[in-house]
Amino acid sequence: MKPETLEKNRYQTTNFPLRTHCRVCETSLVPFLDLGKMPLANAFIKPSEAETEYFFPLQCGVCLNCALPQLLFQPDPEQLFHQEYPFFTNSSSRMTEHFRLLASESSTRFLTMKQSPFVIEIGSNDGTLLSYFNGHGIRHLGVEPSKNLAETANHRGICTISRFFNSQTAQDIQASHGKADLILAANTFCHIPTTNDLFTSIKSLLKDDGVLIFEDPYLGDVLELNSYDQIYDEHVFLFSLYSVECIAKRHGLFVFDVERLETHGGSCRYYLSPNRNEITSQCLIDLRNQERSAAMNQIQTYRAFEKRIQKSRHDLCVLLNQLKKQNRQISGYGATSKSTTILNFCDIGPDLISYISDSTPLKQGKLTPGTHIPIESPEYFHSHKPEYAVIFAWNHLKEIEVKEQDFRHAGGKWLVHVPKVHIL
Ligand code: DWN
Ligand code: SAH
Ligand code: ZN
Repeated sequence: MKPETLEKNRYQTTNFPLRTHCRVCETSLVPFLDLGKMPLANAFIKPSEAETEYFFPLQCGVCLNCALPQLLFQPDPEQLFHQEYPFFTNSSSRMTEHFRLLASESSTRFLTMKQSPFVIEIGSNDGTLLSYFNGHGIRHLGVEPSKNLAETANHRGICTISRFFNSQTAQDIQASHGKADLILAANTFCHIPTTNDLFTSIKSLLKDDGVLIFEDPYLGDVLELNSYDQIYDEHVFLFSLYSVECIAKRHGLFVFDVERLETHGGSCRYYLSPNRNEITSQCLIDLRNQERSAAMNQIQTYRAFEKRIQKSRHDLCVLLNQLKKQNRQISGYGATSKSTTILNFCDIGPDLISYISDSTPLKQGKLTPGTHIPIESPEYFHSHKPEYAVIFAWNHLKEIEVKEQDFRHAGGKWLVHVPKVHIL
């Protein structure tokens, strides 16, 4: 089913040094999941590049000490985040609204008493979140290694440096701007493999009464929804409150509040500070208790997850092949990073899904990594309505269902793989 070109690639598992120990605490990792040979999730290619794609082994292990699943190999971050990184936060209007609210709530809660507060965002992407601080004249700085995004943000008037956040960047920021009152990061810390360097740097860059707020996809939701597509090259960790508290403790920080979020299929927002060590948040206490019964530090939990993933692959392949036999038109919706994991793991190519609709101009006209399904615009989707559309941007379902009511009215059906493979 996969295009022949894949077989020509000189991929050998032995070429990749797999991690044996936890990136945070150095405890031995217990391997539990092998999703096979995988291309970079966001390396959408031109047809002429099909012969030279890069593949790596997408495998996971878990540190049972920190209850922290992590990749056994992550490609060099410079290969992932560059001058043509194709994900833009503002591709979702609901995410844009989510970040407007985060800016407004965090300013009210933590900045109102401050004189000329300074806010830093790590992984600021196209500047969406910082634009709401900028709009209120708040001093801010975005740190964004993907050059095209940093440029986009600067053009919007959002002060952004194009660098990876690390101890050197933190020192330079402190020297030029001083320490921060608020450090924010959304869907970024799970991308950074050097967790201890990250937290040491934050601790040194944050004022003593400053606050760090970050949010990432939540391990509990990934396990519950079987959303194994959250596992790809960029997502080196799947965090939980337990693992974040382990990390915080090592770095002299306290998690003083948490919030569960619906974004990206279920996320958790963590509030940390160097000195707020009194826990008054009921949500935090409840989540700690909930996690105790979720056995996130037991290998059986991950073995069971692995079995559910195998079943999900089987069910998706059976369903798509059945529809294909009936000559149904099937497309995809949302050329997400997550779809790279599903398509490659399930071996789904253009013979099953004729194209994927995506609103990002940088992705249109290209092919999906590894499986070479053409990516088309939403306009193309509207004029070539399929009978079925696999929704790979399932985390944006509410937004997309409203936008694509005509698809439904014309008899189109959405197909989704979470929490199990089904037709909506
Ligand atoms: O963690 C990450 C998150 C924040 O964003 C990054 N590693 C990369 C990226 O992950 P993703 O690609 O899985 O994100 P999304 O937000 O699920 O991607 C949605 C895709 O769907 C985008 O390419 C835009 C597209 N889209 C669309 O075509 N029509 C999105 C919406 C909302 C739409 O209506
Ligand atoms: N915060 C945005 C973007 C998330 S995508 C949102 O939630 O929509 C992850 C972002 O992290 C990308 O823009 C990527 O370029 C950036 N990133 C990756 N490694 C980083 C690092 N070491 N320091 C700062 N940003 C990083
Ligand atoms: Zn560990």
